[in-house]
Amino acid sequence: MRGIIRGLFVTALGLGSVMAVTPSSNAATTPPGCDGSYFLCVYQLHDYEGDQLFTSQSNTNWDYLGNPAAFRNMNDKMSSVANTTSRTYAIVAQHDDLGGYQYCVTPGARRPNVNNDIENKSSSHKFVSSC
Ligand SMILES: [Ca+2]
Ligand SMILES: [Ca+2]
Repeated sequence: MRGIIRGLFVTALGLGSVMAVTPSSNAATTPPGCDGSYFLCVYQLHDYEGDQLFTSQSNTNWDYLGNPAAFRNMNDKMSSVANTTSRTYAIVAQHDDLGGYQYCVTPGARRPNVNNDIENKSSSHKFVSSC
């Protein structure tokens, strides 16, 4: 009898955790303003919050003075990112000219929390056929 009760309890916990995960993963698939008009949507904060940068062209030096303010403002600040394409990869790099750590954003990827190696360090990006 005790064994049966334990089994039911574990099953109930398992179902509960699956149901709890579903709403947050749905929310993460719709970054604000990221409607597919641009290949890459970059955000200053986790969960697609804060300043935004939308782009479909590679840029090898985000804080270059000739760039639009959205690029300069995002230098060393990216914390979440989404790729809206179905085939195009994006490399986001720690330094100018894709230098330092390279972070690969695959087609269709939603990354509400980028890893520590690239968070608040991104300074350039390039669209490529694979990475
Ligand atoms: Ca940030
Ligand atoms: Ca940097």
